[in-house]
Amino acid sequence: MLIFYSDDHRLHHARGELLKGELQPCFEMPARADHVLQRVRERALGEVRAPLDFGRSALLRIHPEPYLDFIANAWSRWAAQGNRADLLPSVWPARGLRGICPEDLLGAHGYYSFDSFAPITAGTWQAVYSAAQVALSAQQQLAQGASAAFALCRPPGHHAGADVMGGYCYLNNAAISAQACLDQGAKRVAILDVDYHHGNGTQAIFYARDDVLVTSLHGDPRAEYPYFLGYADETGEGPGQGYNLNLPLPAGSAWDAWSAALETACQRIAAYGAEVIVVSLGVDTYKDDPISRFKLDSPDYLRMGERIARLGTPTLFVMEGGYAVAQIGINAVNVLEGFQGI
Ligand code: OKP
Ligand code: ZN
Repeated sequence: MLIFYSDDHRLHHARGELLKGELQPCFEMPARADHVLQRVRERALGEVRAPLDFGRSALLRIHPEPYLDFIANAWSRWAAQGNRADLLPSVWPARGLRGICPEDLLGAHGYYSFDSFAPITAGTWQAVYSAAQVALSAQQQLAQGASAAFALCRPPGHHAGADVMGGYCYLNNAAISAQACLDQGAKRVAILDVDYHHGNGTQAIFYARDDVLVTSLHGDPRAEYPYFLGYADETGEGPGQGYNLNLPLPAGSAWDAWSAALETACQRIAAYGAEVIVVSLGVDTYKDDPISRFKLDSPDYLRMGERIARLGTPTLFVMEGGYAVAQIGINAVNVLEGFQGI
């Protein structure tokens, strides 16, 4: 299959993330994409191409213009105030406060965020813009008849809502490409989110719609980030009622429990009659992932790809999380090789 990748991901490398009261090195680092790319080449998975530039219009189908402008312009405004360190919010419009976007940059960043895990650096906009173009370029292959393509996106996207960043995510690459499929004529798209964390942004974007079925396997939000969405009783609303499927699993879940949930998601996707599947491919379900608590092992990712392939539906793989840096290449490419039948 074709692989799309841009070096621009390197432009986003934040100084640290706030964890347990301290600024620690970021788990979401450029080396992640390097390892995946290296494994893609080692295994000769397919040709690696640079993305085309489709401009902002496909991004605007998901994200409002003021949100894009904020990300695009925040760093130059921040630097003009004499700052050198990352822009990182500490105040959010929670219960009892007003949802007003203030003039102040830190305030505006809080307005456009739901946590402290989406810092803005000098290169953040270029990196996230290019990651979205990587996803759109892979999506174009499916529109032209390919049965699969891999968007090696970094930063990831599934926590980003229409106008809210968080969890290392700024633009929702999977949602942008799902919408592009619809805009090019598909009637039913399914998203299968296999990242360890619930894709709250993707769920929120499509929650009231029946043209995108969102299914997700993830750590139970009672105990796991992002805490405030991803429960089993979230099944959609209005016309989207019945078109959101959450399959939360307890910490310690290994392939037996995880694959049973995958079976449930796959059967739902088959019943829906999806014309295209967008897989939010996070491999932080791995047993040695430093921030996650599932117990999948590397060969399990081959089985994951095989099961997805049995749906017999054109599939776009979009890279999301995975923080056991040395193993994410093996695990992500195992899914793709399993899908292809090795
Ligand atoms: C992004 B993706 C960990 C704190 C949570 C944010 C996690 C973002 C995950 N103790 N940090 O892989 O879904
Ligand atoms: Zn994750």
